[in-house]
Amino acid sequence: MSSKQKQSELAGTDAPDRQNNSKKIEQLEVAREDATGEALTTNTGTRIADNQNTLKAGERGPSLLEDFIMREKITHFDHERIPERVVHARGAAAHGYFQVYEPLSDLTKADFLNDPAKKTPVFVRFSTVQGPRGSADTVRDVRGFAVKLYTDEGNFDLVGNNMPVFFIQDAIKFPDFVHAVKPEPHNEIPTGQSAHDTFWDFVSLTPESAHMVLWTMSDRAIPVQYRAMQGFGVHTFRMINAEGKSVFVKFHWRPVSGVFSLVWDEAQKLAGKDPDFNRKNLWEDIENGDYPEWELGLQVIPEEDEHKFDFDLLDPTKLVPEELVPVKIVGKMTLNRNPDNYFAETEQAAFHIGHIVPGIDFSNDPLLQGRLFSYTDTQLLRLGGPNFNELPINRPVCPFHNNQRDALHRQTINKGRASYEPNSIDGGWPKETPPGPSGGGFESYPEAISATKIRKRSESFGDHFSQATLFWNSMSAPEKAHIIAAYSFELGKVDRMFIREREVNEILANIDMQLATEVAANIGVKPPSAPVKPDVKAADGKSPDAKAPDTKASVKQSPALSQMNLLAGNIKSRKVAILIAPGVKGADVDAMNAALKQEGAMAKLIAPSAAPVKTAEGNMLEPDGSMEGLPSIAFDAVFVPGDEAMLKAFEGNGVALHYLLEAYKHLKAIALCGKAADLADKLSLQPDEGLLKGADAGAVTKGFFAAIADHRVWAREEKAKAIPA
Ligand code: HDD
Repeated sequence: MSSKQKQSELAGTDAPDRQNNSKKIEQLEVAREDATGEALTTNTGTRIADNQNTLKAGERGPSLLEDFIMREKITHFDHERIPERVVHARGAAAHGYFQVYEPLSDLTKADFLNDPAKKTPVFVRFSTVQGPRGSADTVRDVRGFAVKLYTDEGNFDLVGNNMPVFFIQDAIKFPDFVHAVKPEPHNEIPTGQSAHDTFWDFVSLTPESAHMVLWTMSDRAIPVQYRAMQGFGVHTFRMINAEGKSVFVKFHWRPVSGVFSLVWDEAQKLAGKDPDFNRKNLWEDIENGDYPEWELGLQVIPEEDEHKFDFDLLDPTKLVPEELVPVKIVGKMTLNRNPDNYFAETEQAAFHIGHIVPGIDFSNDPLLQGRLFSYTDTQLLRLGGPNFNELPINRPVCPFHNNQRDALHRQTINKGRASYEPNSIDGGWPKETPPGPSGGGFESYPEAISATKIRKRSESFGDHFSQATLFWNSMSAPEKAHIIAAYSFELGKVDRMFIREREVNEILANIDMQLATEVAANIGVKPPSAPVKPDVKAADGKSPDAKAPDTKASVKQSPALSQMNLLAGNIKSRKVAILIAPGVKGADVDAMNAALKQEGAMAKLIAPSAAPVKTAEGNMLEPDGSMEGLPSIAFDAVFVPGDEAMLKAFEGNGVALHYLLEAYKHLKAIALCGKAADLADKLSLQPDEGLLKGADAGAVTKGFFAAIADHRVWAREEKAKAIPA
């Protein structure tokens, strides 16, 4: 039996719809190793007869150095760990493919963006930034969104985040920023959090971070699932078409599932009860055939418009409002296969902003330019030498040949006698490919530059607050309330009062006075009467202006920035808990299960314990989990079927009562059937459009699904505060 056959039988991962005829999957097949039915051997192939006992001098005697089997095994184990990523250490990834909708020949000659029939393999890794490899998924943080496209013209890595801007304008500040946000140096506290003095010290002294910090205090920093986040290339890039014409572009990934987030209490609880929440959902959805999808969007800016905005296109702390440049949707990415091995694929994946292909080029954004250095450098350390692109997950699917040779862990056996160029011994091979309209060698865009060598930031990078104000003004009332709560939580954990004061007076008051005043009141700082000019030199060498909010940005409000406007309008891929207990009305369970399935949502049966449950009709139901093991925070909504038996199941059961109370507190859709509807009164849950009651499943389905599609019952938020956390 071939290893491929064995593999598919074992894991079922080679189902036809997961294969997607991907060149990358076929390429990885060569490296896959399957031990099913095989003998246990040493690394050099000697079969092992006893894997339980060390070779010893006598049964009770000392171990012998001669034992090459024990030595090899333990030595390998001792060397298993490699350095984790210095940032974005915690992550999860999946394979899939990208397909462009229409040829983009007017914009770019990149081959993968010109052939709608072509499925370009991708490997996508999502991550948090601050925490180590073993930290929790649901912490408040930026999420990395790194896409490796294995195109026929080489790998193109779009190494972005789930937020469209960044904390700093110049890469030389990156080590300072990361040192400030990482755990403090004396005690390595806190893990996976920015709620500490060094972070707020740095950002309150760095006004250019104001916009991005506002994003990280928003609900964007606590996504429910990776598939519910947008992705952004952040920097302005260039595209070049076959005629050599260049345009500026911003890359966007739009989740087909819509954008939605956790509530803060939920995020904190999940960090303890299910630290793998995001990676598990990604894994399970793919295993269940419910493939996450994103559409690729482009904001295209003609070269001649470079200077037409009230911000600098090269400044990574600025976004291009969609009201000024709409997002053109150009293709779709589907993730349809989980890795076979976390270390070999996810951990060894080496992303690099500098991996580009003909038809795409960099801009002069100073953050992007610095990244071009950093990513190779970090892989050298992390993956142990310059051959990291030979690792199976990193190899391009197109041929690659050059005269680079040797070094640690070289895999290829380069034939030929000449490893230099020009050469006549090997006929001059491998040879350069002249640039061409298609299939040509890479050519940098011939941008004309006349400049003086200087260490100075452009004055056009000097406005740090207008877009932060734009973001704030674009939020709905609940989103604003969450931002105020997030700043209050974080700054409330800052010990030094002068840091709290500086953040309120010199940063928040320059964004919005309501924000500053409300946060000040929550953290014991005297509310400011007016914005204070930051008492620090900004990177352009001047002190940034204190400004009355709303004075500068040409766009005052951008609906596209509010998550409330980014829902998908359906319940596809949402997770619903169906509570069951002995005597439950099986007809309700079946009806709701079927209705959810039809809409592409996923239901799990949750019982007081993991033991099977007998329905009123006498059938046995196998629960997917217990109320303790799969709490309501793991779901988007809760359904309680009829009837009296369910009421009984809640009597005297604190875990069950808490299940509903917590779902209510977290503003989730709850549907109660038949007699189980009495639970609402018992728990003093006040009626609203997300709390449905009806005779049976059929009676509540419509309202229940509408509430799930809305994701949260925001109107309940004030009332829900009274529910103990
Ligand atoms: Fe970075 C990893 C995204 C600025 C240096 N970065 C890393 C990853 C993502 C980003 C998604 C994880 C890749 C993976 O999954 O393996 N980084 C960004 C974005 C930035 C950004 C969107 C700003 C727009 N990064 C940035 C700067 C520097 C770095 C300015 C250095 C000057 N980033 C790194 C790194 C990492 C990294 C240290 C750690 C692991 C790795 O590269 O492979 O080199």
